[in-house]
Amino acid sequence: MLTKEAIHQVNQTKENIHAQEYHALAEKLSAQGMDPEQLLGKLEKFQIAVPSWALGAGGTRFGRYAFGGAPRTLLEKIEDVGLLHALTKNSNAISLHIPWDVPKDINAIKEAARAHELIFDAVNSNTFQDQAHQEHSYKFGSLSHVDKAVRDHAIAHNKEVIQIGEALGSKSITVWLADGSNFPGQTNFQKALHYTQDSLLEITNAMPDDWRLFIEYKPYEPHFYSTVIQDWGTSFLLANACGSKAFTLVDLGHHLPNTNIEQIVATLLMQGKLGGFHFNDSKYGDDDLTVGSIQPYKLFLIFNELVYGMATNKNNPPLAWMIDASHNTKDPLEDLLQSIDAILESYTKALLVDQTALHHAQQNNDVVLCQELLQNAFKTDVRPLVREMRLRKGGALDPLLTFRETKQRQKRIQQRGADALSSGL
Ligand SMILES: [Mn+2]
Repeated sequence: MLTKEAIHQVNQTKENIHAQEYHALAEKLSAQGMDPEQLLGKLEKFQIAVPSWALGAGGTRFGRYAFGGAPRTLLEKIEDVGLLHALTKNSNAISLHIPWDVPKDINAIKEAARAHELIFDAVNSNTFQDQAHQEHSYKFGSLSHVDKAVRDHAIAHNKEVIQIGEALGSKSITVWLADGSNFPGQTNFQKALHYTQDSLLEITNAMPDDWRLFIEYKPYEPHFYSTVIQDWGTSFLLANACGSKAFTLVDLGHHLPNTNIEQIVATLLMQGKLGGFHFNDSKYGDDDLTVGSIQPYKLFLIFNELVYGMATNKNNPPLAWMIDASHNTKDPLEDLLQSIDAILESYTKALLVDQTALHHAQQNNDVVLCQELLQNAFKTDVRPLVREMRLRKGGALDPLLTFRETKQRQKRIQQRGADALSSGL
């Protein structure tokens, strides 16, 4: 475990310059009528879940390249998320994928999570691949399958995932369906949607009262002619059909190019049906690249709607935030540190938008001023604010630098081996 002392030692090399930068920013924000202390309080509360599958070598359908010191077990995955949280203070949750990461000894897993100050976020079911010796194949669908026996099998799996989640203290399940078709005529759209709705309703009814069901959507992949839950409207329709415990989940990569995701977010929040968020970035499709690496302004605009929507729509429950990225080239832990930073910075910038001034500019149809207000916030370097929060919480002023200076990857290679293979995926 990375000690507080080790973090402190690296922090010391940066503390003077940080103090100057934070002081300057805090003064500037105060002069604009903002309260830096209040902003720090909001940043501290912002916690992002890390999925168990993001810690191993990511990849594409063309294969994966191993890297040294990958976590071999669920316990080692918890260790890695614990490290991210110790550095950033913004990732206090792990999201498990079943059956890639089935906890064998629930108490040991819970104890390890507690030791790292982690909780269990949404559990994720998997009906997009067949497990060994599986009696009913998902090749032609799961919750939407034409054969009731296959649908029942997929429903039973989701119920089992809920039970595992309950034992861990999770409060939600995320369902992403790969169901769809590759060729026109292959599927009856209406029947497939009808079956999916019935299946999801049965899963929702099996959840404890304080649980939430998150329904993901995606326009294509792995099927290329149609997917059963292709867009937010279909997810919203299903969430409504499943009642008050069901919500839509927005994954940034699950849209056709140039979709106005911020508008989708606004609409779902207004309806009280936005349940959670999967962060990643993309250039073309579901690229699953590091958050904020390609289109940081788009991420900011989404956060602007999130901040406004969360403050305005008290009917919408608190959102579940998760990073859902995976690729071939970076050290996954360094990649996650970059993603966590990008999320925090976008959120902070959105908090800086002067909502009162924006409201007046909109009422006056002052298009120029509206743009200025958004871009003034976007162009502010808010990193000193994020660093100050971390410093006060005992985290790292510069998580990535601390990760490298304290040789976290080298230590993992020593302990786990240069050719360690990640469990799961
Ligand atoms: Mn996702």
